Amino acid sequence: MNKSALPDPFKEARIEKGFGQMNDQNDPVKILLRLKDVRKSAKNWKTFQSGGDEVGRIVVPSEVHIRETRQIPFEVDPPQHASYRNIVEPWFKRPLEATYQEKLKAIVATVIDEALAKETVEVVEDFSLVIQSRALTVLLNTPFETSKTWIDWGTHVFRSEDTALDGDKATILYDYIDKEIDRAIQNPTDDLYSKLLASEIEGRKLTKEEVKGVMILTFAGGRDTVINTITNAIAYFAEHPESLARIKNEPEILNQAIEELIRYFAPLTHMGRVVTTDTEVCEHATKAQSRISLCWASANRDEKTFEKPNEVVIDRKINPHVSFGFGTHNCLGATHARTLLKVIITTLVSKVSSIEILEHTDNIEDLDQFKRKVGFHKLKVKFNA
Ligand code: EMZ
Repeated sequence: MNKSALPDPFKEARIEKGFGQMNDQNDPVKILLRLKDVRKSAKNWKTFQSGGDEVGRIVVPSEVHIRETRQIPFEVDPPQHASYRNIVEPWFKRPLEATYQEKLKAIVATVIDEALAKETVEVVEDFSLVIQSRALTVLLNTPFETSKTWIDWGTHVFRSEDTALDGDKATILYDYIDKEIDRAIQNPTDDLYSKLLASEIEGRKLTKEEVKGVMILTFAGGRDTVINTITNAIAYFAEHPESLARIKNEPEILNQAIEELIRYFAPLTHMGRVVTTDTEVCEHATKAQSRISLCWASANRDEKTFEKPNEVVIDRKINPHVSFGFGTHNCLGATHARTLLKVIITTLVSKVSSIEILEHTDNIEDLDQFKRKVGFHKLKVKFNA
């Protein structure tokens, strides 16, 4: 099998039953696997809730023991969700601006030039994490130097290589954000912290706790996901130089290529919801207060919708993937992520002729019944000009 391949572990269960089960810290999760069910349930926020009292419970693995701050707008349901989302939406659309894209291009070009100059590059730590962190300074509009601290944290904030949850690491992030909020109160700038502190909801200013909730989401939601996407893209292009060549010759397929890679990678495997009332899921009785998850990774391979679901069809025309979620809670960082991937691919096309994979260690997510490769712990390559 190709090293860059991300196999689909959900196929059998998706076809046969439509759902799977996992035991997460004695708080089981019913995992919805079909695109149709995933979309339908994502829209039904009254029955399948993101908010609720237990902060962190919709994340799998559950973060109830490592987090008290509600992530905003991610853990807020309609109608209040919209009030928060409206505050942050324009900020998170800035990646469409030319000046924003110029900054990303400079960041990516530097990292790729450095990679070309080296004999070998460990992509996860020395390439993807660096690009992700430096690009985050553009999203937050903080000084470039702030990325040094984030790079020093390593690739994981809530996770380490051996545990899916790491409370000590999470504390580093929360303390950091607390300090930055205090700094922004003392010394407002043009950054996201200051922007949020100045924002109003329902006629009052956002509280520090609310600002913290948005900031945790911004840091955590776009970290592993973006790092895995960049690393998977490098592995993919290493094994598929023909795709890089095609994008070079037919730049008009670039957006299709980006959507297809994001479909195939599905950087976030699934996201949970709490069931508010006794109901049925895939004709299976499901109790109020239990948890379900919407499995984006499985839905993206649903053979009922996607032809050749396990292949990267680089110019796929119809691509209703759900990698960025669906319905109310679609990914706030999607514009940033898409723009960053676009800049990375165009820079690779112009500067890199081939990439060789030298060593790799897969990163396999354990969902009990399913083991899913989400990317790599380590990926050593050689970039050739
Ligand atoms: C949460 C989540 C958001 C969670 C859209 O995903 O990403 C996870 O990586 C974090 O652990 O807290 O932010």
